Amino acid sequence: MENNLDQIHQNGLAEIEATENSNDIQDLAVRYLGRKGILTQYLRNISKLPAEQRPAAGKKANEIKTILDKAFKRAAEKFASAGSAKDDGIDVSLPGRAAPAGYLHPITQINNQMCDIFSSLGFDIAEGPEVESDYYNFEALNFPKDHPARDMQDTFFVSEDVVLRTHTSPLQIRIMEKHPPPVRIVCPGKVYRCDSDLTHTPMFHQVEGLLVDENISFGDLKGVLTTFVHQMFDEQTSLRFRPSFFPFTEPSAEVDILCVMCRGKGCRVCSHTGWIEILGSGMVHPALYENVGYDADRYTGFAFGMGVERIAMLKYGIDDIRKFFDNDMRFLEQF
Ligand code: 2NL
Repeated sequence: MENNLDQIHQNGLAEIEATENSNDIQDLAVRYLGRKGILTQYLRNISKLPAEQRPAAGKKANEIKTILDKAFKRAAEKFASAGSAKDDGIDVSLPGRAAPAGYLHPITQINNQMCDIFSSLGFDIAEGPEVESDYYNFEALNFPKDHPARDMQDTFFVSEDVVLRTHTSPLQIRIMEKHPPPVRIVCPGKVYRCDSDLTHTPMFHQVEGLLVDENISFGDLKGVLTTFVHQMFDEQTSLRFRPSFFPFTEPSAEVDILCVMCRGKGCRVCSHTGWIEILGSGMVHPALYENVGYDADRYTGFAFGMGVERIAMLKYGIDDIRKFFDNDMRFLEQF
């Protein structure tokens, strides 16, 4: 049994010396010092020796256990710090896995495209507060006191005189108050309305534009918006200006494009009219000039507003606005 112990000692050290990686070391440590390990079993069998031999054998076996234990730890440390190519089956010479790169949300992409088109036409981009006073959101924009948009049903009220803006027009009022004409601005941003269905979410994105100067006519409005539609959709896109009404413009017009689905034949998407409404516009109402201190006899201008989600849905043929806000990567990755 004495010889046997020396052999365990020598073999153990030799085998440790021969290991090539930390997996080998772990396996070997179990083989010697694990629950059924060679040295563990030896220690267990000491009870079977004659009583006078037991103390010396136990002492020696425990010494060898300490020696092997230290040798295992040293070898494991050596492999960990060496980071050897053979270590743990990891080939450190392989190229790393690329981290997935982020990209812009489809609504941000469409918003940026819209702003780029108006920038190229000479408009500046302006951003402002999403929480607004009743004055800037309604009063200064010529909304009558009993207009339905001023109702709790349609607008999120923060308090009696403070609302979440329902359009980005209040910012345009603020800019006109501060700057005399000429004004050429586009205001992108989040707006809020109490509405939720296939084509409406309580928060959506709007891009509004305003141009005020001397001698601005409805012809300028048609030219700018026609150029926008042709750049946003396709040079060949047919569009029409249809009379409409907004409190802040007079006259007002909505712009329709020939239905992108049926090319004017009539389908479910265009409610069988062949046309799809994409934006609202008009000549700025003279009452607004009074409110911001502009000379209404000297200046004229036009304004327009459109929903970013609506343009994105038409461009990509998406039927449910809520898909933009579900954050399902399988949907978002397609853009
Ligand atoms: C729509 C209609 C529109 C405007 C927005 C505007 C702003 C000022 C003065 C006059 Cl400060 N007008 N904005 C004008 C016409 C239509 O938006 O359907 N938006 C989604």
